[in-house]
Amino acid sequence: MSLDLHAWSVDRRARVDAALEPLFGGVWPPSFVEVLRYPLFTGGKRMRPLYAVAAAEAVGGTADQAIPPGVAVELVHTYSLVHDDLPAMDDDDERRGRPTVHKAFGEDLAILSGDALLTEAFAVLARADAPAEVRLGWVDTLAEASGARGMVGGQVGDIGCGPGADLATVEAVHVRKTGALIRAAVVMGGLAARAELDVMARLGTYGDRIGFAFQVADDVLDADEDAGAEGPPSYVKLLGLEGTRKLAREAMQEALDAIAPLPRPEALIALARYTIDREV
Ligand code: GRG
Repeated sequence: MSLDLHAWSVDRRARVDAALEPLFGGVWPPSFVEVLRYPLFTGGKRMRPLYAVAAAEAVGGTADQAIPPGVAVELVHTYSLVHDDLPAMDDDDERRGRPTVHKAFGEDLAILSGDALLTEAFAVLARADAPAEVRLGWVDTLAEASGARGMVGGQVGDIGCGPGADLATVEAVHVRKTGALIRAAVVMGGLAARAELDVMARLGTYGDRIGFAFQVADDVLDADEDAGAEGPPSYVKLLGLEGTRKLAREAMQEALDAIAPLPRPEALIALARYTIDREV
């Protein structure tokens, strides 16, 4: 049975937004709340929470079980974008058609808001209405994916990646920089629904392959802005546009094969297709 991804996403995104909304009550000084909310409510697609919810539903759980990890992973994703846009990193003036956080509020508050968003993610997990062993599994998974062995390590590798980097190096960077957090979202969704170990392995493979496909598809979307031989390495540069599209399709197929036997895989299937066909 296929799924109306638009209707499904609107509903699940609304639940994620409702859980994000009350965060940061009691923040001091009160004016800092605006800085924290600015990057969280500016039109992000909420892909990572959707992957988490879809994973929980795929194994017979509920969307609500996966909201805390979905919110946590979105907080980590948002912090990473705020810090990635800083002058010391990508030095971007705009994101999602609006000034970046450091352009709107200054570099100092951009750094500090990223720090606070990251920290809040783990508070959300610790305080969630879920068994202690589930919360511990979420914290472990998210910490591993976000830190030096995951996204931060990938970003460090990216900084050291010259224009002539080979395919293996580019993949090693992207699996960590982009893929690790997406894989963690899927795995945390499975943990939320208390999936069995063999099912968790299937979700891990799906998350791994879709995390990779996400970045490959991103390179296709960015192909027009490719800065040529002097710019950063990309799959399009290494494999050409058609070769890059093929790589994304192959990774998606591996993801779909892994989750085919699950009881309710419809949302994961639809999200996998969207991941490589999306236009934003
Ligand atoms: C600063 C520690 C640190 C890490 C930054 C994720 C990242 C590492 C940098 C972002 C740079 C980038 C554009 C990576 C490509 C893939 C990616 C993460 C795209 C943005 O994710 P979307 O499309 O964003 O889910 P929205 O805007 O929908 O939330």
